[in-house]
Amino acid sequence: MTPISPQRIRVIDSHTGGEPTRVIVAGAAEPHGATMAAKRESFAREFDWLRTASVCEPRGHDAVVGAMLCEPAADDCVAGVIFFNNVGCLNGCLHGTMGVAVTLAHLGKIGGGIHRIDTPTGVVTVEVGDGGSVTVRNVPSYRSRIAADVHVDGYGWVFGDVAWGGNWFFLTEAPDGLVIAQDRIGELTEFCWALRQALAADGITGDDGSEIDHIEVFGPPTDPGLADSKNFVLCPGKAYDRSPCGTGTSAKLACLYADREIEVGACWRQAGILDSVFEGRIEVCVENDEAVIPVVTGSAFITAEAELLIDPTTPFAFGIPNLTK
Ligand code: PYC
Repeated sequence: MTPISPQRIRVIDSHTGGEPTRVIVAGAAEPHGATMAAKRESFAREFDWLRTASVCEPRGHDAVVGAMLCEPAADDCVAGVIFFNNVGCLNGCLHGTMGVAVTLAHLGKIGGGIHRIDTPTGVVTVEVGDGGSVTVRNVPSYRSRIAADVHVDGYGWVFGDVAWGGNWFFLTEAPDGLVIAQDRIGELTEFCWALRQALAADGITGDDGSEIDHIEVFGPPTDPGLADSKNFVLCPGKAYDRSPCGTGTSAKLACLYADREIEVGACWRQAGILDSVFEGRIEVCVENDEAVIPVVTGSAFITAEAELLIDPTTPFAFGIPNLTK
């Protein structure tokens, strides 16, 4: 269903702790469906050209997360949003939700106070504060498997937890000698990619056989005065998260709570690979103490307002699809 006439797509770009978000604010048709999950299916089926045209090269790059604003399915929401990246649609995305929040504020669509945003994983709330700060109340997050072991070629046995924080994560400590640092990104990427493939080969999944498509590796913070931990997160299309990853921080909070290493209300400062920090808290426990509601605060900044020009008669008009599997 690629269009045959030229398209003008209005976008607003931002970054959250260094991780880019491109919000589609006008020019695209509404995805169909009565629920946000159905709208995401419709987007994946009918608008894949828009995904590749907007986030893949030559207009974007592998790290860009796209956010399609649409009508919400749930009541009282200011917007619905479908997140996507270089290889497909995401379940949830909190750095992206922070980007959407500052974008809505930039457009004058939201002011102070708490606002509800509908997503395929459920309703989240956002509150925009001063200096780019955004607080997101996430969907229920939980650990589904403790201390899973998997043999990873070239690395040996790796132990970690499987948790849901709006995406499926495998959370583990960095292997001996592999420091979470910017000059080790190549090695960290190789490790996470090998780990992800080993999980798939061993049939280690999230609930209902869902693929674990985010790998989160932890190490000590650069400055213990500023953060409690530092992570490296590899996203589904082999790009690493420049931010501390909000759904990953939520998964970490769920694991910390499952181990009774954090109390409700206490602050967890999660640094990412660039040392930008998300502050996470558990607001409340739900589902008989089996899940928690994480609240994550970060900062997002508008970087561009633009119109993407898509002329179907030109080379790579709909982007260069990333075929990483
Ligand atoms: O912040 O949740 C997040 C996220 C997911 C993928 C990239 N960022």
